[in-house]
Amino acid sequence: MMLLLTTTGYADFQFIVDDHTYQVITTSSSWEAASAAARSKTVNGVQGYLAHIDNLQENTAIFDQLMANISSNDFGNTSAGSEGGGAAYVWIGANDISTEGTWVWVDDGTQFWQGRTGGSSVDGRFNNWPRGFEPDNFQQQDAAGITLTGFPLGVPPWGAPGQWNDVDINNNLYYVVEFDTGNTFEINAGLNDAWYNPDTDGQGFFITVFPDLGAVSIAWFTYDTELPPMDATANLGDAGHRWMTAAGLYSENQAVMNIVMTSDGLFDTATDVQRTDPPGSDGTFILTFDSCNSGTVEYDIPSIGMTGIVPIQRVAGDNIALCEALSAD
Ligand SMILES: [Ca+2]
Ligand SMILES: [Ca+2]
Ligand SMILES: [Ca+2]
Repeated sequence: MMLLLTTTGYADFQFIVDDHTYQVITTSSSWEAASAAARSKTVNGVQGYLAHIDNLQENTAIFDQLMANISSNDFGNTSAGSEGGGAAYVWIGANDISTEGTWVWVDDGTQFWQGRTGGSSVDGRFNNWPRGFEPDNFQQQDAAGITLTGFPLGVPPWGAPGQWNDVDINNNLYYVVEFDTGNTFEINAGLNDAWYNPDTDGQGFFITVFPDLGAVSIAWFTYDTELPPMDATANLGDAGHRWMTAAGLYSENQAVMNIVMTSDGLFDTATDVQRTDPPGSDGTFILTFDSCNSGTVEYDIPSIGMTGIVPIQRVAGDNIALCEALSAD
């Protein structure tokens, strides 16, 4: 009987930050092969390129996703040789292939750095070299990786995790592809869940998406501004309970919904129910999602003179994966 040991690459993954979509490809590739592969990829018809990092926020967002999704057991599949200190890196679009010391971004040719270790930023553009150590062009290094481990390995590091090093372009590394997609999130039935704003705990939202109808309904459970009189009675629970529902059609990541106030529905009792007539005459909600666990409820309720915007997240994250799977379809 044979035991087959197979080395499988870690799964590729995708994330969205500030209207840009990123894919991390875990097929270890030279910088040139990675750059060509990036240009061959599209998201919603938008062509990709090796990531162009404009500021520390973008660098941190990418680095955090790399660390969250790449197991340290797989760092050996995306490590440079001794010239790169044996450390783990992921390719980005920065390179000085055309002219030594002229560091440009591959997507638009913008130069952000001139020189080697003692060089300087061009027009104040962002870089994340460890000051005084990189880019050193050691043994001819012409493309940058963002390091996962810090470098070099095994000695007090020159570069901390998340910083950049120029390394040999023939290293086989994972790579980050960026797409200027705009906000591509689309409402899907994986959003169906209980949602709330942690800052206003004790109230919340139930959201249901109806894909065939192209509609969303929402119920907002809340309380009145003051307690009812002591002698006020409720058939069940607190007499101060208030809730409202709204429904509307959605397009892409947003639904505009008419509030429908309902009253007289007594617990498990057939009653004549009153509803807002016409729907929306009390006001509207605009429900917007920017991801599978992040959205806002913007309310405008002229009948009570209130407007505002409530950030919402799920009460529990169990259905995020379902939403992301539907979102990728
Ligand atoms: Ca960018
Ligand atoms: Ca170089
Ligand atoms: Ca270097």
